[in-house]
Amino acid sequence: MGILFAKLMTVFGDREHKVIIVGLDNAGKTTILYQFLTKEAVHTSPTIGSNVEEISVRKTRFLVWDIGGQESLRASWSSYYCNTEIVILVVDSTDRERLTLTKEELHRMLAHEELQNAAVLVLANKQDMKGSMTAAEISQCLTLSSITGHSWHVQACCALTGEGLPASLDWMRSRVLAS
Ligand SMILES: Nc1nc2c(ncn2[C@@H]2O[C@H](COP(=O)(O)OP(=O)(O)OP(=O)(O)O)[C@@H](O)[C@H]2O)c(=O)[nH]1
Ligand SMILES: [Mg+2]
Repeated sequence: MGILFAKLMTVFGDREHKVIIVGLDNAGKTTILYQFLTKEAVHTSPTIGSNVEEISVRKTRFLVWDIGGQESLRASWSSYYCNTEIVILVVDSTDRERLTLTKEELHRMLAHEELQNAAVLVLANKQDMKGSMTAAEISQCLTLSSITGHSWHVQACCALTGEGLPASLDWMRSRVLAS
């Protein structure tokens, strides 16, 4: 009965779906959150703690938490995991040096019991920058194909222009409606 009710609430757009945005500092998480919300690039400073906003996509409502990515803050990411349906991992596609670190953070996160049912959206951000890695390169470096227990998707984007973000929201919507 509870599941049926939850499904009906989803269909009628009344239930909020929890999303967390994680990734290393400077990846573009906060810029993405406000591009989702306002369709504009905002000026940001490094996030201490988190920002949270509600974003609606054709009657599907997401509660989106953008969490600071500085090293000292990463240990606190797990305090946001409970009830998360979608994890957005933002990657600075020019930051080749720290991609291995991102990979470690991703696989550590996915092993966490509170994220066992979460889907993963990897955003290959900063595609406007010369020499940025492609989504396929990032997918390979993060070994996304080895992820079997989670639904995942990789999307190239540019948070400054918003390119790639509507497609990301469409994927998120289709994920929560399918589950
Ligand atoms: N060229 C370019 N710059 C971007 C893009 N997205 C974000 N930036 C810039 O990258 C810098 C960091 O962006 P933030 O959104 O603050 O990064 P963050 O991931 O929230 O960083 P923390 O809060 O420290 O974890 C800012 O100067 C943004 O303007 C992009 O797609 N292209
Ligand atoms: Mg931030």
